[in-house]
Amino acid sequence: LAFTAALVLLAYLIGSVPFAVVVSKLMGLQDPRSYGSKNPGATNVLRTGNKTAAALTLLGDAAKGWFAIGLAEKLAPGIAPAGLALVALAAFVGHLYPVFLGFKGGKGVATALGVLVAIQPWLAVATAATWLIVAVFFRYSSLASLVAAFFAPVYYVFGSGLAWYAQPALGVALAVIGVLLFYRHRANITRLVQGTESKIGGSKKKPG
Ligand code: NKO
Repeated sequence: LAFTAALVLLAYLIGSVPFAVVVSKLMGLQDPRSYGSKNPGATNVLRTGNKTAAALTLLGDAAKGWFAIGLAEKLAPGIAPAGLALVALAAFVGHLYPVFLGFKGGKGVATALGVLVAIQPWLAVATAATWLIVAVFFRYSSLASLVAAFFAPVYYVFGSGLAWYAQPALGVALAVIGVLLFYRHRANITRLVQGTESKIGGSKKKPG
């Protein structure tokens, strides 16, 4: 149990690494907390116009969820699914409330994607495809994230007919992640309702 607690703490620390801020600093861009939505995330980094920086942010933040779970499985072979669910939640919460940024972090979309990749790659593919379809049609990153967050747990439950659905604890973790994702997007939801949300590729003023 103490070992599982240590793995959960480790996952939280991994999740706390803010790739939007790190990548921006390394590439000489403005701190993403100073422009656009002020969110340290791939979408906001893209508002600089630097697609490479945005892609690296997405990759890094997703890798955190994937790596935290993979590391737990490696260090504790046969770890209980409930333990793995806690590790997944810890990495996600680390991104939202990072110890390295005074607990003011991102919205968790990319990190949740990394968690999905580790849990079941096809679940990640289906959820990412959902995100992409909404993003292509509506051009709102936040709306795409909200729809994807809603469908990820649904897909997981639907997959119960398939061999890979084994663990209710992981399903609960995905639902909790989905709820937290909505909570972190509440300002975006307000803007979507008011029609003031910024569209992907829609900004004319690009911060550098
Ligand atoms: O700046 O507030 P903003 O407009 O930036 O940003 C809103 C946005 C914040 O998220 C990001 C990360 C963008 C990642 C894009 C690819 C994600 C594809 C898969 C989505 C997976 C959702 C997982 C749900 C698990 C329950 O929203």
